Amino acid sequence: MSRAMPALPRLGPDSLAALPDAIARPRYDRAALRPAIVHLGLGAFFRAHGALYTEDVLNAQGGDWGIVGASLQRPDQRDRLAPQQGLYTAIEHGPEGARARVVGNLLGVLVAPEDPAALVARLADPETHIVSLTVTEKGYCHDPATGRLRPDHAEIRADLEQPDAPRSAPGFLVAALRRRRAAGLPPFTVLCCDNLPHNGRLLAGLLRDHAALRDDAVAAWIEAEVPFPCTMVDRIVPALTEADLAEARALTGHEDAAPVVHEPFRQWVIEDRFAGDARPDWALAGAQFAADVAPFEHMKLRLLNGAHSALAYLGYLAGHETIGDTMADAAFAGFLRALWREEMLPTLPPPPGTDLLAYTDALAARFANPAIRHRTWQIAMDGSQKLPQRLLGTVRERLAQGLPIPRLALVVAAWIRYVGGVDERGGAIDVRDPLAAALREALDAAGGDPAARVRAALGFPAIFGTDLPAEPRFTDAVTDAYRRLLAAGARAALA
Ligand code: CS2
Repeated sequence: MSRAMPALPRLGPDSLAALPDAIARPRYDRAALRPAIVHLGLGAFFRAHGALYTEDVLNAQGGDWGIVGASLQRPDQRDRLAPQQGLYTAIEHGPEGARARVVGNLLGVLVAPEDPAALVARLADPETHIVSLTVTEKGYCHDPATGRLRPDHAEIRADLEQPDAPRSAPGFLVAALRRRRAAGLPPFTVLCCDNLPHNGRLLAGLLRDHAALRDDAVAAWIEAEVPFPCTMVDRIVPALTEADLAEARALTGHEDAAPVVHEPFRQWVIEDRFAGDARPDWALAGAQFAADVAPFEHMKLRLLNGAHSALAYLGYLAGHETIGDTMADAAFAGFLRALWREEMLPTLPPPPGTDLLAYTDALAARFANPAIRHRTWQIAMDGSQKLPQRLLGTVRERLAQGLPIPRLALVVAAWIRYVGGVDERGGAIDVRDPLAAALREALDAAGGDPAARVRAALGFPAIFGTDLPAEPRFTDAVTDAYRRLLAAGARAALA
C-alpha cells in the first residue's frame, strides 16, 4: 500500500510568516504596490531577472513599483500564480548549493487571448509607467535579417482586423499608445528585454511601422514621444522541471507551482531614457545605466548567446542533453575557447571597463555550472530567429576583413543538420522554430546531395539575407563543414 505524502500548504500571503528562517521574503509593504509596470511575456526569465532587480529595490527602499504580468499565448503562468496571489520562489543554484527567496512584487497576471481589451485597458491606464517585454525573438513578428515588421504575419493581420482586440505584442503596444494619445495622456516607456540587436530601436521601428498601417498620425506620435531604451539582459534561467518543483517544496515547506531556478550571475545594462523619468532605481540592485548599450549588447549576444547556440546545435547532435554536459566534454570546451578567441573576439570592441577574455572565462564557468540543467534542445529552439544577431554579424564582419570562418561555418552547418530533423543515430529531432516546416520542406526537396542541402537552407533571406548565400567563401565553408558533420559526426568534426 502506498502512503500519500501529507499535503503541504500552498504558498501564499499567509505562508510568509511561516517560511523557514533561511528563506528571504518581501521586507516592504506589499499593500503599497501599484500596477506601475506591465510585463508582456511573463515567463521564467523575467521572473528571475527584471522582477528580482525590482524586488531588491523594494526591499532597499520600499515604494510602489508593482508588476502586472501578461501572457500573450497561454494561461499556464496565471493558473500557477493566481492561487498564490503572485508569490513565487526564486532558487539560486550556485557552486555552493541552493539559496531560495520568495518574491512579492507580482500583482497579477492577465491572459491576453481571454480578454484582449482588459490588457489594452491596463496598458492605457495612467498608472502604467513602464511596459517591459520578454516575448522571445519570434514574438516581434519581424524579419530577423532586416529588422522590419512583417505585415503579412498572421498575428499582424489579426491585429489589423481587430485593432481593439490585438494578438501580437506590437499590436497591444500600438493599441494602448493610440488610446493614450487620444486621451491626452503621456506615453509609457517601452522596455524591450529580449536578446535582439539594438532592441529598443528595433522595437521603436516595429511600432512605427505597425501604427502606420492604420494611422500615420499615431505613428508620428510614437516616433516623437515614446521612449524605447535599449537594454542588455543576462541571466541563465532554464525552463521549469519537476525537480525544481520538488526542490521548492523541500526548501520552503510549501507547494509552489511556479518557482524559478537561476544561476547566481545577473547583468542588466539599460539606456537611461524613461517617460517622465519614472523608473525604479534599479542601480540600487546593481543594474547599470549607460548612455550607449550597444557595446554591451554586442558582447553578450555574440559571446554568450552565440556560444550558447553553437553548443546547443553541436552538443545536441553529439548526444549531450545540457550545456553543462556539453562543457564537461573537453572536445567541446576546447572548441568553444577557439571559437571565442580566434573568430569572435577579434571583431569585437570591448565595452567600457570590460576585459573580454575575462568575460569569456567567466562565461565558460557559468556554462559549466552543473547545478544549472539548461537543455541544448531548449536553446536550439527558434534558431531561424537567433542566428542573425548571434553568429551572422560576426560572419559578415570577418568576411569583410578577409578573415576565415571555419568554426562559425561549422555552427551554421550544425544548425542545418539540426533543422533537417534527423539526428546522428537516425532518430527524429523535435525541431521548434517558426520556419521549421518550411526549412524541412526545402531540405527534403534538395535530396541527399550535401551541397544542394546547404544551398537550400542558406536560401532563406529572412535568416541569411541575400548577401551571404551569394558569397562563395561562406557557402563553401558551410558546405565543407556540413560534409564533415555527415561523415564523422559533430564531436569528430570539432577537431
Ligand atoms: C539562450 C538564452 O535560450 C537561449 O537561446 O541563449 O536564453 C540565454 O540563456 C540568456 O540570454 C542568458 O542571459
